[in-house]
Amino acid sequence: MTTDLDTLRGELLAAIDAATALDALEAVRVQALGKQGAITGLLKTLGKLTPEERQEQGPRIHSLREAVTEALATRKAAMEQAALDARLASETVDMTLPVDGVAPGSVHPVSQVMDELAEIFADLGFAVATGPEVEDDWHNFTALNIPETHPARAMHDTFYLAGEHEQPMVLRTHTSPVQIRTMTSQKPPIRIIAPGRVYRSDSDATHTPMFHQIEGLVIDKGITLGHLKWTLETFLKAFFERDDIVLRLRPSYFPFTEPSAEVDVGFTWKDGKRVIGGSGDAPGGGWMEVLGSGMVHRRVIEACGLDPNEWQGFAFGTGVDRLAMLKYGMDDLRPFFDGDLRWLKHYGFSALDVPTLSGGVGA
Ligand code: 2NM
Repeated sequence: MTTDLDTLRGELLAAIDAATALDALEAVRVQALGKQGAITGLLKTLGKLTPEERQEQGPRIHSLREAVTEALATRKAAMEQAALDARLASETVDMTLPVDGVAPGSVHPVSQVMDELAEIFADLGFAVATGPEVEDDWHNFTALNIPETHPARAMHDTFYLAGEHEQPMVLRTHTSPVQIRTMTSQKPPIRIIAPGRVYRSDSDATHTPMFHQIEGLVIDKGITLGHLKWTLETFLKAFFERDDIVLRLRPSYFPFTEPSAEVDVGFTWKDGKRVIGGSGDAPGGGWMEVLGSGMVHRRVIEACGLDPNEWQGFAFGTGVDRLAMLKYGMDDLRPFFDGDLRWLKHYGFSALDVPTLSGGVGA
């Protein structure tokens, strides 16, 4: 029996070693460990042995089974690795080639619009600034002239972070803290846009708890509302690709600007859709709110360590998702964040498209 087992072990291990393909290896496994296999047969004989014999033969047979099982696994892993190595050696991907058009990914409309905005404002001399999405209370509220008790803090439906901190921590409710961080770390003149994700506890057809904003800030000497209006008009003409953009500045209120103005843009109707352009007061026309803006409040400038008698500026903000909807004709915000490839196939942009300003409603 002892020599039988040793012989069997030698034969099986040799067969495993000799197998050059997965099906040959599987044949050895069946031969040894399958229902009719040699080792399976030996295990079945254990029940018929005397207790003394079983005590001697049991461990031997089990050790044989273990050795064969392990050898099979090792050989299989080696074969699979060799197959993978061969595939990796034969398949090469040239990342510099254009996509083949069979299954190209596409650029999300939010990314596309962000790129368009960065491009437009770069032409006007604005740099792109970014900052943390988890913000402290001071940068998100206090420095922006929004005191503890101000209804804006509740109005914004802020997500507060749990835990003990030196000051409350929030998911930023706007990108304005980026402007604060820029003003406290850079010397004027400042010309920046701050695009990015913002968070408010709000959810329906037109509100998602995370959305995208872009805000702009100019700080210099002698900045006026005239500079603000020209900048926004130039931006909207470039974005909507029309020269007949008409703006209407409506007095409004924000804690961080004084005076403040809501910016409406004129539109008309075409094929049941709003088309940006022309005066909203024209027959059949209307006004649509697209931006909030104002002259930066002197208390905000002071909070950032600047002298408001020396430095003035304007700021503005708008929703990137909403701008994308307006320009590319989507009527529901929620699919933006569903990750549905059919929606992306319909509304996505080619990764090879440079963000030229073609293809919008005005084209
Ligand atoms: C808006 C509307 C009006 C704004 C103000 C500032 C800062 F930091 F300079 F005070 N940043 N952004 C601002 C002003 C944002 O969004 C609707």
